[in-house]
Amino acid sequence: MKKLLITGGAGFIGSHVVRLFVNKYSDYHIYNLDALTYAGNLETLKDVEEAPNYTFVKGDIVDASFIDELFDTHQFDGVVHLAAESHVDRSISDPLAFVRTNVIGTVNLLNSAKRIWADNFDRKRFYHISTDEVYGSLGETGFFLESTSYDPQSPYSASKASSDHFVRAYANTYKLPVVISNCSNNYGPNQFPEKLLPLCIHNIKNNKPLPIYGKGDNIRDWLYVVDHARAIDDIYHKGQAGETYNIGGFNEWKNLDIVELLCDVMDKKLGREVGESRKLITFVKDRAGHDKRYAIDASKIKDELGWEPSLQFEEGLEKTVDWYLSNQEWLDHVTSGDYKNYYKKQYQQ
Ligand code: NAD
Ligand code: TDX
Repeated sequence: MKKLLITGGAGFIGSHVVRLFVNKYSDYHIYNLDALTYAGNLETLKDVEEAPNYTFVKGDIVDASFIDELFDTHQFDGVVHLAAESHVDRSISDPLAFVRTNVIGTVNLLNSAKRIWADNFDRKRFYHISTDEVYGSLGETGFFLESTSYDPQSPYSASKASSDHFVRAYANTYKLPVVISNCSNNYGPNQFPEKLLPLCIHNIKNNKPLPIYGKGDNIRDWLYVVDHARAIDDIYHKGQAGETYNIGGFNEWKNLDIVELLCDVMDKKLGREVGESRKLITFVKDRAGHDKRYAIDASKIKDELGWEPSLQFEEGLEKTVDWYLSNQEWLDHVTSGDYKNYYKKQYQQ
């Protein structure tokens, strides 16, 4: 049986990746390593926790000796690395936390993989999950390609860019069999309500203001999280060692437009008058160094691996809203305690 380490599996994207791999590959044993920070939540994985090919391990990737021991004990054949500090606003107030987990944590994993695999890289794979934000900010036209130069603009994207560089350096220097993907904004079930869409879903439900940074004219490309998990499966199994794949939704939206659409979907679901929730939209101080536009050219993964998004955006958004409305308990748990302090500090209310 192959042993696969997935890091950050209790987080938003990681939980969908763990579920897909546990259910689809009965010949793999999946080890989900997660520190259970504010963003990690095992409630999300209740449906797989009893599976015979699944084990959860609580631990911190920053702790090098713990990571070394874990690799010694389990002799993993592959790594899918998602654990990270992932929120841009938090990186603005505490950049070092992002250096620790995203840079040092990634290098610890690379070192342990290199050590236990020694020079025997046959059928081994280290897959690092990254973001389109490493490429910087676009103007009104153009797309990020795999060959686009890195130009990170926030402490978050600088830490992710740094980790990507380390992964490529280990491939070049030690011949570690790595693969990297850079994906655009994900949305869907289980996303922590600090990110734009779940924060707005939560606030619309509670009749609270919807904070739009600046004029709301920044643009993001949005992909349903399950489609990202499918892409990760394709890249892990069919991607070429040493290659990078950009993943995107072919789906660009201005922030204000996407929040207005969300308001309309929520009005329908909550039985409110059309236009009611839009009244909650409130323009607030812009994010420092706010990237203007991200847009991915995902033709490489489409042409070479045959992947493309399975859902239309409107369908994905409805599924997402339905999930949040029917998982109030999940939302209550993650918004109790420290979330209140974070929210107060971030939005001064
Ligand atoms: P998330 O914040 O929801 O989850 C991160 C997970 O990592 C959490 O479960 C957390 O407990 C865990 N973690 C954090 N620090 C850790 C540490 N030191 N040791 C072990 N575990 C730790 O993040 P996400 O949105 O699911 O993102 C997952 C990955 O995908 C990240 O690498 C992120 O950069 C990347 N990514 C995210 C998006 C997006 O839109 N969310 C887009 C592209 C790429
Ligand atoms: O309250 C808000 N108001 C607002 O206008 C928040 C939280 C966000 N925004 C804006 C900022 C962005 O332009 O909405 C856009 C989306 O913001 P986030 O949800 O914070 O995502 P973003 O900063 O684009 O980064 C996300 O996509 C790339 C993820 O958080 C990253 O982990 C991923 O790498």
